[in-house]
Amino acid sequence: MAYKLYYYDIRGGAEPIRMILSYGGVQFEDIRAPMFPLPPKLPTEIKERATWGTIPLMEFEGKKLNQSLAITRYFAKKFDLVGSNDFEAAQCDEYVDTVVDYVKPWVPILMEQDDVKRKGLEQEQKVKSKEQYMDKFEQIVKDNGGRFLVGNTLSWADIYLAHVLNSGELNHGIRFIDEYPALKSMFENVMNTPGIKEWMEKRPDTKY
Ligand SMILES: N[C@@H](CCC(=O)N[C@@H](CS)C(=O)NCC(=O)O)C(=O)O
Repeated sequence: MAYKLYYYDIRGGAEPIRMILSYGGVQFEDIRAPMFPLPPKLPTEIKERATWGTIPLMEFEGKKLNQSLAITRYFAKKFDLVGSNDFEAAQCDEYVDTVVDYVKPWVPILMEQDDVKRKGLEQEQKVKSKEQYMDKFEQIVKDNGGRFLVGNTLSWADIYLAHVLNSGELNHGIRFIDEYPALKSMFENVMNTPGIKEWMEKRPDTKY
């Protein structure tokens, strides 16, 4: 297969790439290194292929592209998911960077092995996340007509946020969309989009 995506066997930073490739109708080889036991060890063969020794790594048409956001943005551009002008493209970047900031404090919580401690940390982080991010994302979608974060079409910012909302539910049992109607509508738009819908139905079921 001409397109090869290397990552761990989790959703993580590769999932928006998988979603966008599926949206674009690209057949790709989804190469997954084992995540367990923790901490995971990247197989030498993959580490040496990746320019910076990290994944995700994408190989296609004789080219190599590293760094999750560079790869995601490249395919988002290819499939017209970056808004309709330079300013909207920058807004997509802003929202994706903000989603990345939002995710950061959840990672150590996910790795917490003590169930009681993890549940407590999740509830604390949920309150902080609502105030700092979700209330604001809800308002942005609402002010923009209630369906998209940017402009009047689907963008990679919608896909990125929808992926993170979905993983937040799978990883922590937290369903922000039940509390935010505009985000729910944006989320459902993304998940019902041809290509993405089929990917979500057929993708491997993984712990993270
Ligand atoms: N900024 C990079 C970070 C990549 C990164 O740290 N990837 C981790 C997996 S999530 C990795 O490759 N770890 C394996 C290792 O460092 O050996 C990106 O977004 O692609």
